[in-house]
Amino acid sequence: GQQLAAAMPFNPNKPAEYGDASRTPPAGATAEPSTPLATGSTPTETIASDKLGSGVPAPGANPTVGPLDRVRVDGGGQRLTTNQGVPIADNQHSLKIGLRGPTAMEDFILREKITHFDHERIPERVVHARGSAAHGYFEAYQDMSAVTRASLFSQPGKRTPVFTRFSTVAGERGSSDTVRDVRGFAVKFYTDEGNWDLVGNNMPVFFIQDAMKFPDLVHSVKPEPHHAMPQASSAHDTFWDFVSLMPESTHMLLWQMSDRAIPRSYRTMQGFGVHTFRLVNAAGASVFCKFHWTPLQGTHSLVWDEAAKLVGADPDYHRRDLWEAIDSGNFPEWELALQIFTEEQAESFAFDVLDPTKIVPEELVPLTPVGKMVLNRNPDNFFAETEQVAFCTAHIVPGIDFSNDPLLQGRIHSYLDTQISRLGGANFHEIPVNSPIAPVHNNQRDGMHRQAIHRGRVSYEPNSLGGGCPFQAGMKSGFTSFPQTISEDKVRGNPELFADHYSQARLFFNSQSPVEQAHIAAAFRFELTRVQTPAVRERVLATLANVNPVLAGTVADGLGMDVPAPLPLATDRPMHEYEPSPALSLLSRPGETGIRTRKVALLVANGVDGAMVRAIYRSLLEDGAVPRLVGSQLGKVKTSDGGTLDVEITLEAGPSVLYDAVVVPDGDAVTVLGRDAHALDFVREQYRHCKPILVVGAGAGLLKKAGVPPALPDGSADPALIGTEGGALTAALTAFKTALAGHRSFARETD
Ligand code: HDD
Repeated sequence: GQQLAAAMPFNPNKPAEYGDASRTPPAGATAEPSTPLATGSTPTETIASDKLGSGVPAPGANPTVGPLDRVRVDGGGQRLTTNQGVPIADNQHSLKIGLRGPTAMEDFILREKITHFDHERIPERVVHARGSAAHGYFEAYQDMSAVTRASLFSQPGKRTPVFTRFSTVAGERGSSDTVRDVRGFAVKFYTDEGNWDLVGNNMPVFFIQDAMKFPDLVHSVKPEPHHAMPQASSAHDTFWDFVSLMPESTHMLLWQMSDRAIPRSYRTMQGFGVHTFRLVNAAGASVFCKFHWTPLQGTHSLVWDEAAKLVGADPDYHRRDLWEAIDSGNFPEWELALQIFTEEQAESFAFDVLDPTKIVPEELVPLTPVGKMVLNRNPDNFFAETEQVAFCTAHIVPGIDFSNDPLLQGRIHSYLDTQISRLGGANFHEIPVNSPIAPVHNNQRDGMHRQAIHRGRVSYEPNSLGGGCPFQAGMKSGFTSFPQTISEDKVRGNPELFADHYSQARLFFNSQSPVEQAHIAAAFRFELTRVQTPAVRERVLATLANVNPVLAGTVADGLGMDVPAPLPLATDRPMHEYEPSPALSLLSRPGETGIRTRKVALLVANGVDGAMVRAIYRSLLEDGAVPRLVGSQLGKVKTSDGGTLDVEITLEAGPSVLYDAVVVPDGDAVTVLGRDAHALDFVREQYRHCKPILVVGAGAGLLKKAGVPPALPDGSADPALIGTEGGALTAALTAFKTALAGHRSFARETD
């Protein structure tokens, strides 16, 4: 009988949707679904299911795809049914007593449908509500077993599946992508020894030093409670009131007012684990570590005017960018690097490594690259995957451990707790995107929405009736906490070095290029202009006076105020002075992907030089850029050689901010475009946002009409304003591509 049960599907209708999971487990096994990635096995290189959604089949291993197949559902070719599998004959009409009569209470089909609809929404995340995610893998470069027994770092070439979610912090689920904000950078590694969540941000420090202050911080930045404004913005009184009373936030404020807070793309942001973590090797020896993600695409940001306009032009700008890049096979990659240092080294530093408002400068502890992450598959379903994914800082694996950073210690509690209310109970780990690839066996039972069907009578340990299973893994293979010796008083308070709030804020500011410094000052000016309470503005200026007199002066000028006396320092200890750290400038990581995925508008109108447009289009495409023919209206434009071109998007629907660069064409089209205010705005904004402009022949006339200066303010040539006068188109196109790879030309910035 048991043999037959093992061979037969438990329910003949289920295998189509649930695969092996629906089979009766063989005697002695558990009801856990079998997975293609048993411990120690090599990840499969193929996708097991033919029921894939929209994602690009991964050329690399992506073993998360296999396990999710058991729950992937595709209605193609199927009958419509109720949730009980009853076929539905009519999905248009409710059951009525007479065609013009009342609806019958017994219409179970209507009631099931409406009831389910009524409960479609779950609470959004209290922070980081707005996000986008993708599947991929992490590939180790080298064997790191000398410092950690974490299995994902155990051998070069080893691949571990990941699911990575990027997010803004303050905005609600439907808010815009390009607001000024910190970005979340959360990675779930499905390792063969359990899930590890590295829940970081795109900035390496945080606003506060102690989890006790997190609800206050979030209450201050969220929309003000009386009128629920502003949405997704820190530019209001309560936020600046709070942070100006919390000088420890100064360092983070400088990051938040920098261009890091308006990334060009999720693909062009760094990521940081923020806290100091511990690595532990098989012998039980431990070192400290900080985690850094560096994008191979380079670190690029928007400019503020562009970011603000993008809020209207495309609120899904970052979501679309990530989706399209993956969909087109341009899989974004990040290198993971560790800063590894011993506890003794840490004691010699001028700052406390347990303080999350401090970085460990790269000049002090260099980065050790340990692997790369490739995101190669879009989710099939936003809700099932991106919305229901639950990251928890408590999810660590053997070989990785916490430090005593008081912010991290509080987070260990918060994430598990919040998922229980967000996802409706303690079984959220069974939601497919959250369930580990490593087998799960324990004696936790029941609860809302339990999926696993645990067999047998034993749900306790120790037991003899279940043969003692599941048994403790033991010290060698099981997770053990690092046995740190502590002999201290139980107190509320901070270590002494936590009181230095300004040294590293100064380090950050002094390490920025002049352009980045100007952007920081402008961001402070903008945010504080929105603040209505003069005393709050003044307190922020008094804080900045402790960072840099030029910064404080520039911001004060912008507000029509004088710089007040600096805020009193919280410590008598002399501030530590650092050499500038070039690694802190966004410009230090231009990236390796050239013009790939950069969007280029080719303006077209009747009379355009068709051969020239086609040649430029083809050449950009060959180098991986994304050219688009942008015109005044959809349809065809007539080219000067008697042919036609299809307009792909209009100037109205595809305004300048959606493009990284523009090509202004030659021919009579210039006169036509010159009559359209959208076209004039387009080139003006490309210029204002410091983007590369290729002007072919008579195209210069359009720029002139738009008032775009032909040279830089000092009269020298603008390197990103490339004309064809006196030169061949090929040379101009090469110069244009170089400028495009360089992203922006800030030399012309006038904002
Ligand atoms: Fe947090 C979400 C990152 C401090 C409490 N946090 C959340 C997410 C990211 C971060 C990326 C979204 C994860 C996702 O995509 O689902 N948070 C950070 C970083 C911090 C930080 C880098 C400081 C170094 N957070 C922090 C503290 C607390 C929380 C101090 C509470 C004591 N964070 C939460 C939360 C969230 C969250 C309330 C909301 C939704 C969720 O957890 O899943 O528990």
